[in-house]
Amino acid sequence: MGVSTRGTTAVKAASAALSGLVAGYTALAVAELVAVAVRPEAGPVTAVGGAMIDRTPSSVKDWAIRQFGTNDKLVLQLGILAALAVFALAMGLLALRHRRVAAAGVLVFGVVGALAATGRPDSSSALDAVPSLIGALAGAVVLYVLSGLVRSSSAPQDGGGADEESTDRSGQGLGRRRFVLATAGVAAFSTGAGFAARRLNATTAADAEASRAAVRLPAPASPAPELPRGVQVKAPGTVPFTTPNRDFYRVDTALTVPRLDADRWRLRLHGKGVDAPVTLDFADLLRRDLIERDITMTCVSNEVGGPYVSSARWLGVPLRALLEEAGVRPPSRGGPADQLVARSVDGMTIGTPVETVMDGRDAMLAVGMNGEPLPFDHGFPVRMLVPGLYGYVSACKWIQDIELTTFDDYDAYWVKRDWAREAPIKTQSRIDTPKPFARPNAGTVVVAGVAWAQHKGIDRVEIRVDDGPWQDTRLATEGPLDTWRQWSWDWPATPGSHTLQVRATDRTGSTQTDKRTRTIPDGASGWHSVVVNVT
Ligand SMILES: Nc1nc2c(c(=O)[nH]1)N[C@H]1C(S)=C(S)[C@@H](COP(=O)(O)O)O[C@H]1N2
Ligand SMILES: [Mo]
Repeated sequence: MGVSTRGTTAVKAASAALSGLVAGYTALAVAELVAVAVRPEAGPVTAVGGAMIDRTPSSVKDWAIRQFGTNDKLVLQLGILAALAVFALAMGLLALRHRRVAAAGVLVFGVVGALAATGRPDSSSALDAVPSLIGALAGAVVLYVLSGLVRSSSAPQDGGGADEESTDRSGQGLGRRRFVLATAGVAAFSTGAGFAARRLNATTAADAEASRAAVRLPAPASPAPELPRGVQVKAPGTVPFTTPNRDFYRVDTALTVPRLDADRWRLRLHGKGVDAPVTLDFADLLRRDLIERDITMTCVSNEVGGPYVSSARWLGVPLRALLEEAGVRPPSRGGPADQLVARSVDGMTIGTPVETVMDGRDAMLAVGMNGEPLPFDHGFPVRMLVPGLYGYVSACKWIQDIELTTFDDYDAYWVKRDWAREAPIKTQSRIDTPKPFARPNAGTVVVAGVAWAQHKGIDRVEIRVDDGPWQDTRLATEGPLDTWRQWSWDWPATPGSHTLQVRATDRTGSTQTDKRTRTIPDGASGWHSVVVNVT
């Protein structure tokens, strides 16, 4: 080979890699644009990311949530894009020798995207495969054409016969110009497609935001009792009794938060023991008698001492009355369904005992949170709430369907992933101040925190220092039955390293066990402890 060959080979390899990247870019952009017409969630990145979330073992998911916080989904998407880029690059290089094989490789990737999209729990139609398939087809054509130009812009390699030096220089220059023009053209087209997809999705989101801004929440027929002032312990480091919406914990599997238009929202109620299927719209809900209640929610994934517990004042439609009107009876009154399955627009399924929903507690279809329509993150326009149960068995956000069925007949999303069918919230307590490894001065140190036993009530909270005797704390005034309770204790702290431990007793008389269990299958147990260094 000639002197210039090494340089030419490098240029060729770079061009091949570039054509692979541009092909991948085209595939994605076209797929996202087609997805706008089909269903935004059927776009390849969301579909593949969602499919990965569906299949991730709970332990890894918990780890990811801890490592990346709410950024875990962004990290996942960036990871998918990086993997895609590497694959596209590889296909570009492969196309230097095997154009058809490389183009077919791009198609295979489209099939992966299509399978991911149709296999998601929110997918109800084979149409969801279309964005990935059309995108991949576009990508394959682009790769085939560009790699052809790469080859003709340099030595004819196909036969392996002629040498670089023997080609016509001006022909080579022409080929290269063609390649550059074609690549730039395709990149520009794809960027246009990508922008168009974004624009169209933004319009849908804007409609949703406008519909939320237009919501006028009616006054409740049954307002929440006024909170006694004493529910709040006033010490630095404690949490507010009512969590502001922006600070309310958030846990869901949604890669992109659904932004629904309340005017187009519908809820279907059907299944075993329902007289006739009912479809309700948002205005139907607002016309009913609404209740307003303070309720503390907790996630089953909350570790001992963890942050996934928050309290809000909710406004909603009592679920029991709605079910009774539709003819539903709980099993104790002869009803045929023992499980209520709520389904969200993003395919989450959440199963709740019918008996619990109808036992007189304030189970509701919530439309308001702390005086405003539900934030999108928390389920706008409507979510379910059942006091006393962990969120994954009670609190379906972006709800669109309620089906009465049995536990024998159907396992909901998390139950399929080894979490418990039924999961009442375990009595728990948490030290909020001092923080772990704080260095308070010796003397009186205020120890304070929260305890919760929703729908039972907290009767007692005790603290002990370094395995000493348990001592009663001062309980804050009791709020409504479904809320947490704050407590505080004046600790005569002496210099040195000390371990503080807390435990609560609920109004059924049961005291938190010291036995530490993992969050899976039905919630963590054990005492929260904090080590501090008094100086
Ligand atoms: N559609 C949908 N609803 C959902 C979930 C979800 O992933 N998707 N997660 C559930 C879980 S595990 C909990 S703890 C609560 C959390 O509600 P929040 O995000 O409003 O705090 O929502 C529940 N409802
Ligand atoms: Mo949860």
